[in-house]
Formats: sequence, C-alpha cells, structure tokens
Amino acid sequence: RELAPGAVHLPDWLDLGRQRELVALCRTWASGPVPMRAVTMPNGGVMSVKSVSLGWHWLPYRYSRTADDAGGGAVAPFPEVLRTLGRDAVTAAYGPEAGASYEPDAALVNYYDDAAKMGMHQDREERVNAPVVSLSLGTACVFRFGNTETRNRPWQDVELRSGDLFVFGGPSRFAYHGVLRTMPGTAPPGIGFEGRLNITVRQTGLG
Ligand code: MD5
Ligand code: FE
Repeated sequence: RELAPGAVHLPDWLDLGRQRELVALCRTWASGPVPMRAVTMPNGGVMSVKSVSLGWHWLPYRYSRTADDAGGGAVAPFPEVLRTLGRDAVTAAYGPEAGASYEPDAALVNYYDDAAKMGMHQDREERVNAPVVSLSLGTACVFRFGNTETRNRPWQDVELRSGDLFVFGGPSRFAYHGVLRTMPGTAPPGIGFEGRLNITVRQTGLG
C-alpha cells in the first residue's frame, strides 16, 4: 500500500454508491462556468486528457482565478464536498492529525477516453507541499509512479481502478508520474459512464 515514503495507495476506498455520486458531480462540474476542455500546452501540443478545474483554474504552468485559456470566465468555487473528502482521504492515508490540518482549495477533474494518456511530469504549481489526493473512477489505468530526481527509471507501474484512492505526500509529493494507458473494458458495471475520471484535490498555498 505504501509504494514509497508518503505515497499511499488504498484500493477500493470508495464503494460503488459513492463512486456514482462523484460521477454525477463530475458531470455537473464538467458543464459549469468553464466547460471541460483539452489543455493546449505552450509548445502548441494539445493534451489528450480533458480537464475542468474547481477553486483555482490550472493552466500550464500556473493557477489562475479565471479561465485565461477558455473564454476568461470565473472558475467555479471549490466544493465543500471535496474539502471533506480530501480530509477523509488524508486521514485514511496518514492519520487524523494530518487530515485535520489539510486545507484543500483546488481540484482538477481529468477525463480520459480510451486513447488518452498523460506523459511523465511533476505537479509543482502549488506553493506548499501539502499532499495531493487522487480518486479514480470508471475504466482502470496503468499509472507510472516515478522518482523525484528524473523522469526516468526507477519507477513503479500500478493499476489504478475505479474507487481507488492514492495520496501523494511527504517525500513523494513532487515525484514524476504519468498515465501510460487506460484499460478499456475494466470499469465496474453500473458506474454509468464510458472512460476514466480522475479527481485530484490540492492545497495550492495561493491567497
Ligand atoms: C491522473 N493526474 O490520473 C493523475 C492523478 C494531474 C495528474 O497527474 O496532474 O492531473 S494525480 C497523480 C499525482 C499527483 C501529484 C503527485 C504525484 C502524482 N506524485 O508525486 O506521483 O489523471
Ligand atoms: Fe500530475
């Protein structure tokens, strides 16, 4: 369960009912003031993953309160339900003291169709080293958890399935990571959508 210091994988943390609730919430977030869209990188490449931000709008490589790359609208507020879920997740991974001091203020919802993937990268737009909480829904994926020094080996490839929680904190907070591929046909019956969703809950340290 602990892949490296601070990197805690809790398989099947959400039961199917809670997974379905989150899917329904993702649907509403995806059609909020800033619609879910594929992010264009500074080099002109377009990500295969589609994303929507809550609380703070992520664009490469900074956060904004407005969707500067998607019409300029104000980003939807960070939902209370994700604050609670984030604290529960950090408590499950590290214990109640860590959970109580977690003050998340941003979330990123990523949608993967069967062809989508995400290259190796670090998440370092946040100004504090509070943990990142990752929740997976729908189709499973092969997740590559690397190291803090380089985007190359050593790494560990892990299947993330619907309902899994992964918390990245402490020495693992700034590890390189990516999604190699999804695994079509692996979603639980009754999840109610096609593809993979990943919700990350974050503490930005921004005002
Ligand atoms: C995903 N999302 O499955 C992943 C899950 C992203 C992203 O990578 O940036 O949107 S979050 C995995 C993660 C986050 C922060 C730190 C580490 C992994 N890590 O140190 O390995 O769509
Ligand atoms: Fe990431």
